Amino acid sequence: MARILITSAIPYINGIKHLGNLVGSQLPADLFARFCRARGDEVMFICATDEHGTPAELAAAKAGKPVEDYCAEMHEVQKELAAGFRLSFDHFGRSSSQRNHRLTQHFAGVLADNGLIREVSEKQVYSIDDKRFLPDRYIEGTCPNCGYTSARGDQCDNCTKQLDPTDLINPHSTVSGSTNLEVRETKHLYLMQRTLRDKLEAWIDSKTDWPILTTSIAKKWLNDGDGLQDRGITRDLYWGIPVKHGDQPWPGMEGKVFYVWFDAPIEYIAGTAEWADAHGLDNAAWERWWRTDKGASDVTYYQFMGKDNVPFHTLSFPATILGSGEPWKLVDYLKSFNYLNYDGGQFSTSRGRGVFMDQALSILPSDYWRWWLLSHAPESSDAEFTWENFQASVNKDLADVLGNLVSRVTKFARAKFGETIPSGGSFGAQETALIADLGARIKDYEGHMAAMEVRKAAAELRGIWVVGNEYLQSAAPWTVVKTDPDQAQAMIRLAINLIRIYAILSEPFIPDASATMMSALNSTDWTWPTTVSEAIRALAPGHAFAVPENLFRKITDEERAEWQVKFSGIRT
Ligand code: B3M
Ligand code: ZN
Repeated sequence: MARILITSAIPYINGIKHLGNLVGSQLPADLFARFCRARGDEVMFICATDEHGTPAELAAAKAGKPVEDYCAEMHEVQKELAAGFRLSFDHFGRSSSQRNHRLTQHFAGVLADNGLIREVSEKQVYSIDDKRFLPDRYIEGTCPNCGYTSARGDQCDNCTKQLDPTDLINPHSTVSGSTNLEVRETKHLYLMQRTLRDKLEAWIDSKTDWPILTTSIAKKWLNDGDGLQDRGITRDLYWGIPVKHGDQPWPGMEGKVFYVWFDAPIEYIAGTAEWADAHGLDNAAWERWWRTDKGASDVTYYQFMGKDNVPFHTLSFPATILGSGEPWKLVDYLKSFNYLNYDGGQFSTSRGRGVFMDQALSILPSDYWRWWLLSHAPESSDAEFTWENFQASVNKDLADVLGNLVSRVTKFARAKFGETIPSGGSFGAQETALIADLGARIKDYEGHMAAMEVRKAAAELRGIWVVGNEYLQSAAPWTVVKTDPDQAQAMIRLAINLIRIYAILSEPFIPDASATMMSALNSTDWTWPTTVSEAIRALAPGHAFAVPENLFRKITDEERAEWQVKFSGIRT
């Protein structure tokens, strides 16, 4: 039994995530966690909300709520949606937790003790009326590059040029609109990543089995231009983790907080500690996942994220861990994803373009979305959601192939032989061939799942469903029953057992449908079908079963057309 630690990139607190966000981290991480558990591994699967930074403060201000309340509410919303999508986190934490405060302050303290933090004086825009500094999105003005009048302090949304707040022409505060601004000196802490460059490079070079997408991004940041830069890890903001040296004050840093990207990945660790707290367990319970001196040396750690998050996980967070000099677990395998586009363009949160998690669940059950998203995961390149493709894939794969097999077999069995598994006949050449074919396919499927090749795994699973249909097509128990009822009974006995095997294999993709199948079959035996010749006999003659409710319904052309308009982001 292996010990598997899995983390998904933690979603920002502000707003509900769209399906592109979901398929880029949380959903494939869940697929992998479910697969590992199904095979008997001990799994710890952690996610959380990423609650600090200017976007959270600004979203709270827009909602007219104190940022603490806003974050607490949005955390519950996101937690509920995660449950709606059946994301099987062991814990869904909060980066604003006391655990994360203490751990983040701890890391900053040891990094400073190790000589890896320096103080830098910088010039920043200060709003006299707001009595605060105006970082990033707190300031807007005219872009010096293209003349766009609503350019933000960190970037112009019109020409995409990266900006410094001091570059803006006619700047004003987005808090109050005030133009009563001045440039002031402020001190910040910098993590000396350059000093850690060789260590980081050696570590990345040792990861020969990482996907090319992951290593190429890491290498680019390590070597491009001036190479790895030292990084500011503090901000002049109200909302965040107060800058402290361990549990001691940090002279000169009063009123400042850590930068959101410094504390966010530490929440992976803190989230595991929150899990232990929530279960009334001691520190040893979470440390055995994270501290190699406390039992984590046999843990394999997997991270899941979108490609834009890779630099922070291959360089910044490892710099924190390596720089600490303490025996914390580093990631072993980093699975990254490209982007999912939406119907000829991009998902857009600001324009409401595309399908968001709450909307998705309001029109169809989670299995439909899980299946489409995972079977079209943006792995080797960006992928695109279209309603035509979604409809075709749901109607064909789920309704015609899997759903139809389940209902046809159980209904026929009940009509001809009653609601227990029939005992007649024995398996012949066709059945033996199917068992052998399934054995080989399940091996392939396991291989793809273990390698986190999501699309290939989905294709193989679909293939496994198809061979069952082909078998029934050619064995034709509905015809055989007229001349050789015993043989038809053997075929149906096999087919009902096949449904159980499908339920187990499909569970990581479509957990609700799998649960429905298992309960119809009156089975709680989820043992992974390693030996098909045994698994295909697991439900013995005389075992009672029921006909499940229709597993999947088809999406009509009218619905497809309606949804296409509804989610286009064009406000009417
Ligand atoms: N919240 C960005 C994102 O949701 C960021 C990830 C943090 S992972 C530690 O894409
Ligand atoms: Zn511009």
